[in-house]
Amino acid sequence: MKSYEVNFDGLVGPTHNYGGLSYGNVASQSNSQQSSNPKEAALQGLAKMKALMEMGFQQGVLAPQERPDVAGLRSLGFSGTDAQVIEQAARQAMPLLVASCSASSMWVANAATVSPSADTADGRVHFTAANLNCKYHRSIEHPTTSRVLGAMFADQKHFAHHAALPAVAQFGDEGAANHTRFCREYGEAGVEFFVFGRSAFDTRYPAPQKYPARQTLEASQAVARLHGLSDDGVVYAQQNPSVIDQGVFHNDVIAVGNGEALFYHEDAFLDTEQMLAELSAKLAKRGGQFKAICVPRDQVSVEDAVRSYLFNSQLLSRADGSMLLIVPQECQNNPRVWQYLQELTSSGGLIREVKVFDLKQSMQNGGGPACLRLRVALNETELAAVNPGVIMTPPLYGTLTQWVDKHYRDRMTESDLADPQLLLECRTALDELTQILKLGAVYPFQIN
Ligand code: SUG
Repeated sequence: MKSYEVNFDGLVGPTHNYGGLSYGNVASQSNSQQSSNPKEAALQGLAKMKALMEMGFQQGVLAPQERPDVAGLRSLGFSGTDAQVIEQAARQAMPLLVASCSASSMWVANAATVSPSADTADGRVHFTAANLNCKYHRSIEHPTTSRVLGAMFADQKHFAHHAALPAVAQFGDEGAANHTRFCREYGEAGVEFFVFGRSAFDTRYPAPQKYPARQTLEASQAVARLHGLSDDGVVYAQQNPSVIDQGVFHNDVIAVGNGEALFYHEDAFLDTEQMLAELSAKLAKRGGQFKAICVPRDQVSVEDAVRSYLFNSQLLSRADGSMLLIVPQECQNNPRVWQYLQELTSSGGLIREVKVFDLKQSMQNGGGPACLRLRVALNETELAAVNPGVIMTPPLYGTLTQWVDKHYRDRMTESDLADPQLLLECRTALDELTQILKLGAVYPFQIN
């Protein structure tokens, strides 16, 4: 049976802004308070989806969330009408309003961890929504994420959904941003690679000194158990704590894998040799041949990797077995990274082509091409069971660009977030979107 990697991209929501909310994420911190352009952000994301669809890849779309999160503000003690809740929050606790308005759900690599059916004990595709426990603005995503994923992958014969892990730092889980899967074919059993930043309970693992390590070993292990993965098909590795302290807040900022290949920076991991040997041995048992592509620090420094987001790229398989790298424009703007990419693609190795995308609106908050997509490997039968409303087609692309043009503002600053009209605009837009994507009622304003 045929199988595919389907990329579901997060549609940027209408409140996209630069709130400076993510300590440890260099771009989020350095662009704090700049004015944003939500319309441009959404169109940049849609252009990437369209391009991948036109290249022949399976492409889907994941809906944004209801923001401002009025229900969340109510749970923090603000009261009255919805407009009064927003007005009180703006007056008394602006940082809470900003956090409640973040469009961070666009970075769907953090929405969930997904294990394809070939890897799981019950032969279904398993999803665990990420608790994103490290930051308030992200911790409020998982209830709606679960409803949206449930509406997209509704058929229980093929899809199993798990609620987010307990919402404490010991089980900090950031979803697929720290999870990669190696396999020969997408439909064959593979090796799932979980990268963690620290251990919550075992003091033998070092931790970063400056910035938080968001993903714990214990969270990764819990997800592997929930998904029914076998020990033969799982490898755990620790991120190098010193790169976290240089702004690598997720593993997908310093490594990306696809098929049998891992493309990574020399300084990405601890105990790299042992990790590579384990990946290689376990993939060999599954009939695959592991290929490690290491980027040396003397060619690309960690700082250049963080600034350019070289590794936050999408590594895609082409029909001839070679691979294509989808990178953000910031890679082209960095002479050392661009030089490296020229050498890489002309060396006759596995990665033969680079395609550049302008995702500046998202990049300025630390979200590159890979952050904007959630990968779901599906066989033909499973793909046919996905809600067809969320699969990208030329007509859907047309409808969504018109929808963005109609509902989105082209400028947003902190003071705009206090405008009660924004909430009405967002709800009107999202109500229409649930009809376009055939999701049913998934947002708090539609349910309560
Ligand atoms: O969680 N930025 C996101 C970026 C997530 C990128 N995802 C992956 N690497 N997979 C984060 O730090 C910034 C929001 C702001 O500051 O307004 C933010 O949430």
